[in-house]
Amino acid sequence: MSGKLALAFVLALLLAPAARAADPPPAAAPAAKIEVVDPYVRLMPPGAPNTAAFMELRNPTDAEIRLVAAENGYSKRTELHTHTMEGGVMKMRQVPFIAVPARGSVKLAPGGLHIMMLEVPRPLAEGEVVALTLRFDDGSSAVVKAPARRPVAR
Ligand SMILES: [Cu+2]
Repeated sequence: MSGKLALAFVLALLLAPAARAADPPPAAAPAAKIEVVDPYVRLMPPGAPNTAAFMELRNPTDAEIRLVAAENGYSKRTELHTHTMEGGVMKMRQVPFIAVPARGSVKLAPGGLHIMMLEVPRPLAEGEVVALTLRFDDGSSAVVKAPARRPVAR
């Protein structure tokens, strides 16, 4: 290794942690095969402690792929959730993964599956963009930009 190269290497090592502090973790994993359609974060009134992200996940491959984690630089904690009926009451429940069937798709939507964003520090402004890192069980990941907006029925 030449002196210049060695210096560049050391600099890269020194700079890497600083870059990581402000931004969501970079996608070091291979690009996801899952296609993410229309991601958004639910706009919440001031004082609301939590919100959620919604989107459609499409799987063009011949094998099921599972969403196993989601991270973002906005909420303190992020979980994968679904809604279930318990004694006539709709309740949210954490799930270990969200499966996207082979050659199929799954919709994360209000009243169903969602990415729960817990302990938000402040309300988002309408149109403000949250970067979400989605991690899949095939080792791939995707960074999607989800603007804050009111959910619309579709
Ligand atoms: Cu939830």
